[in-house]
Amino acid sequence: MDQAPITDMTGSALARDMQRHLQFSFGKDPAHAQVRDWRLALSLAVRDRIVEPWFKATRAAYAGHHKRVYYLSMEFLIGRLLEDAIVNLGLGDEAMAACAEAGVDFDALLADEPDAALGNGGLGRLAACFLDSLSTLGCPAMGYGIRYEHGLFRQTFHHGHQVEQAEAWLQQPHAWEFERAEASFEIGFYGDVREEDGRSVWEPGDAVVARAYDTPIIGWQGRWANTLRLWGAKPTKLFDLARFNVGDFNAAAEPEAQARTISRVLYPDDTTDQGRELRLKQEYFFTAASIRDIMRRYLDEYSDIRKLPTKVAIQLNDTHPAIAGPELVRILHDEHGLPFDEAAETARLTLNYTNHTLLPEALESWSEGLMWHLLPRHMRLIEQIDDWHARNHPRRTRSTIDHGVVRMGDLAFAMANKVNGVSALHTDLVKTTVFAEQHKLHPGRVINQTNGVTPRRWLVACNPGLSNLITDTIGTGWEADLERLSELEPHIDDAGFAEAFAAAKRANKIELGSWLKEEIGLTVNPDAMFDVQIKRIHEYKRQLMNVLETISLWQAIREEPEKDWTPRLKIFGGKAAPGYRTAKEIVHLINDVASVVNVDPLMRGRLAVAYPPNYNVTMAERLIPAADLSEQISTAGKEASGTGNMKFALNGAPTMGTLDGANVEIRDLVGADNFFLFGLTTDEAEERRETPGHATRAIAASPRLTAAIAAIEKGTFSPDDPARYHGLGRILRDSDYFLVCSDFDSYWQAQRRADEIYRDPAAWGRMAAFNTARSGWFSSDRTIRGYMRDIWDVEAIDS
Ligand code: 26W
Repeated sequence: MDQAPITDMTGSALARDMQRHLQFSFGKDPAHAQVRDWRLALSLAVRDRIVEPWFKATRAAYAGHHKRVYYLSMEFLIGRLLEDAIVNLGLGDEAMAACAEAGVDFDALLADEPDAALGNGGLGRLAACFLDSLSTLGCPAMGYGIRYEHGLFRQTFHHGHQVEQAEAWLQQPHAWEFERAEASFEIGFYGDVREEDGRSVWEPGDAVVARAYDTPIIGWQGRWANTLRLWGAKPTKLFDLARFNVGDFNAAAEPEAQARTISRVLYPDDTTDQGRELRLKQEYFFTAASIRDIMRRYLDEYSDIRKLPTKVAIQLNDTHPAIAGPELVRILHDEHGLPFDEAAETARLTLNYTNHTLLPEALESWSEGLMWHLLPRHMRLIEQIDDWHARNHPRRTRSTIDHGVVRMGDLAFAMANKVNGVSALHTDLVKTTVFAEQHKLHPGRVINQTNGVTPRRWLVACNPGLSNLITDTIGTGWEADLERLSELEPHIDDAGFAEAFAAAKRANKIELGSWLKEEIGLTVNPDAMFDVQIKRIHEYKRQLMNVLETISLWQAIREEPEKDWTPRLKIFGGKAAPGYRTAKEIVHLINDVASVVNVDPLMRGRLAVAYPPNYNVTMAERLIPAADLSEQISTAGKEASGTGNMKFALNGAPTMGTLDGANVEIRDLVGADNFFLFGLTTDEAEERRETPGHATRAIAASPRLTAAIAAIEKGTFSPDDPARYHGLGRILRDSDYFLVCSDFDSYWQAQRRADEIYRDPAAWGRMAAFNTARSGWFSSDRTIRGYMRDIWDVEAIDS
C-alpha cells in the first residue's frame, strides 16, 4: 500500500513536516539546529509536496501512451531551487509562517542555499527556464545532463584581477535530488570494432558507469512536475582490493578517481571550443546514457523500433550532444539490425538541433584522430552518415568530415528533423551564413524559435513589489499567461499606477544599494540611473565600449563639474573564461576604472562603478529588478538572441541596445520610443569591417573616444602599471573586429538621450511601464509552445 502523497498545503502541516525532517531526516535537535539544518528541513518538507504531482505526471504520460520530449544539454544553469519551488507551489505565506513558528529567519534560509551553477551562461539558463515552462504547460518531458561535482568556478577579484576557485555545491547535502541506483548504464570508450556475420560489434577498451540523479521540476501552481535526470560517473569496479592489500593505495583508488573525472567539473568556456578529449568524453558519456535510458523506456512500452519518432522527440541543446546522431544509428543498426539508411532516417526524424551561436570559434569540431581513438565505431558511422547524406543530396559541396576534422554542426544538421535558431535575426543569419548550403538543400528544415524566460523566477519570485502591483491591477493568471501584461497599458498614464510602479522600482534600488554597501563597500545614490550590464565577459558583448563610455563621462564631468549631470551608477557583472586573456584584461580594466572613479570627489553622487564579484543566477535575481537601464550593446550579428535583455524589459528597464539578436523583437514589441537604439546594423557592420582603417578613422573623428583610449593607454587607471592596457589599445586601433570605435559616438549620444529622459521621472516611468506591459511575448511558455507545435508535435497533458 503506497504512502498517501502529502497534499496538505496548510502552513501548520508545512511547519510540522519541517520539524519532522529536521529531527528525523537530519537528526538535529531544534534547540541546536543551524540555518543550514533548517534550510534543508524546509526544503524536504517542500519537496514532499512535489512528489504527488510528480508521480501523477509520470503515470499520466504512461497511461496515455503520450509522445515524450527529451531535452539533452551539457548545461542547466538552475540557480537556487527552494524559493522557486515555494513560489510554484504557492506556499510563500505558509513557508514564512512555518519559519516564524520555528523562530528562524526565512530570508536567511533562502540565502543559505548554494546556486546549482551547472552552466556557463545563456545556453544553460535557457535550458533551466525551458524545464520550468515544460512543467507549467504539462508537457511530458525530461531534461538530461551531467551532475557536475563542481559547477562554474567562483570568481573573486585580487587587486582587480579575476581569480577562479573551484565551486563546491555538493560539499553539503543536496535536498532536491533522488539518487537512482537502479538507473545506471555502463558507457564504453576506446577499444576496437570487429565484424561478426555482417554486423559491426564495438568492444570498448574502457568503461564507466553512468548513475542517474533525479530532480523533480515543479510547474506553476504545482499541477505537474517533470524530471531533470543528471548523470554522475562511477567506476565499473569500485575498489581494487588486491592492490590495496599490497599497499598500493593510490592504484587501489585509481578506478574511482579515473571515472569520477568525467563528471567532476563543468568546462568554463562559453564560446571557444577547446577540443579537449575529456570534454568529448563528457559529451558522449551523458548523451549515450540518456539515449540508453530513452530506448529502455520506449521498449518497455512499445515493440516496433521503427515507430520511435512517433513517441520520442529529442532536442539537442547546441552541438554538445550531437554525437547522439551516430549513437542512435549505432543502436538501431548494430543492436536492432535496421538497415543503415532506415536506421539513419529513423534517427534523423527523432532528433532536433538548436544552434545558439555563429561565432566560428564556438562551432565544435573534433579531430578524426581523436574520434577514431575514443569512439571508433561512431567515427565509422559518421563516415557512413556522410555518404548517406551525399547520396541523398548529390548537389552538396560541404561534407561533415573535412580536412581531418568532424564538424559537429554539419553532423547535427544532417541528422536533424528540425534545426532552429534562437531569434528572428539569428535564424536568418543561420540560413545565410553557417548553414547556407544546408538550408538550400533542406528547405523548411531551419525554423525560428525566439528564446524566452520563465516569468515565475524572473518576475514573480525576484520582483514581488512589481508582481503584486500587476496582480492588483489586472488580477492573477498572468503568471502563466504573460501576454496579459498588455492589460496594464490602459493604466500606464494613471497617476496612482505610475506612482506605485516607480515606488516598486525605487524600493528594489534601495535594497540593492544596501546589498552593494555590504558586498563591495560602495555607497550608491538611489536617485542615480542604475545602468546595468550583466553577462559573460566577451569582446562581442562589448563591455569594453561601456567602460570607454564610462571613462568619457568621467572626463566630461571633470571638464564641467558645475554642470547638472544626470547621476549614474554603472553596474557590471560577469565572469571571463579562465583561458580568455583579453576578457580578463577587460575585467581588470573595469575594476581599475571603478577604483579611480569611486574615490574621485568630483564624482560623488554623480558617477560610480560597481562590479560585485561572482555574478550568477542569484545575483541576477537581485540586480535586474533594481535596474533602470539594460545594456544590450553587442556588435550587430553576434549575439544570437540574449535572454537577459528579456528579463530587464519585463522588470521595467528600457534597453540601451543595437539591432542584434532578440533586441530587434524587443524593440518591435515595446515600441521604438521605449528603446534606446544605436549603432550599425548587421549589414552595415559587415561592410564597415571590410573598410580598411575603420577604427583609426572612427577614433580620429571622435575627440571623446580619442581621449578615453589615451587615458587607458597612458595608465590613468593603472598608475602602478602604466602599460597594462597597451594591448587593449592596440586591439582597438589595429583590428577592432567588434567595431567598438565605429559605434562609440552613436552609443555616447544614445546615453545622453537616456540622461535627458531620466531627468523626467514621468517620461522615464512611462517607458519603463511600456517595457513591462509589452514584453509578455518573451515568456519561455510561448517559446515552448512553439517547440511543441513546430518541432516536437507534442500535446500538453492537462492534469
Ligand atoms: C564549446 C564551448 C561552448 C560552450 C557553450 C561554445 C558555445 C556555447 C554556448 C552556445 C554559448 C551560449 O551560451 N550561447 C548563448 O545562448 C543563448 C541562449 O540561446 C543566447 O541567448 C545567447 O545570445 C548566446 O550567446
